[in-house]
Amino acid sequence: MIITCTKTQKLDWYPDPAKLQCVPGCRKAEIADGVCDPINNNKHCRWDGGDCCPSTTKNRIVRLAPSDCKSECACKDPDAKENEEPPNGGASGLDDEDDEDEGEKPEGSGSDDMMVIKDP
Ligand SMILES: [Ca+2]
Repeated sequence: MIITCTKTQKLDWYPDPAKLQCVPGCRKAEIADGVCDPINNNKHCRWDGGDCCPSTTKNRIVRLAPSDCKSECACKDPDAKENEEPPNGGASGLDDEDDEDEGEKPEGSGSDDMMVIKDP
């Protein structure tokens, strides 16, 4: 796969290509099937269709696959009630696992008119 972006019309990359990640594909048949599957518990796979948070799963009960799954099956959906900021701004006790740092600039693009990313 080749992705190109020309800058001849002042176009620029969005989002920053330096932040692109190669991630495992979703197991689509297991999204929103009522069982929290760690391979789907990420933003790309819509947090397993809500299967990993009590507030977003269909029957409010999180079932884990495998049953001893721990951090990989945690409720990570930032929109789930479990991860909402408390209204008084107090500590929630939850770790911020957001890996998407903002503000970094791409490096190495120089003055090239075109940037090409090749997926081997
Ligand atoms: Ca699932």
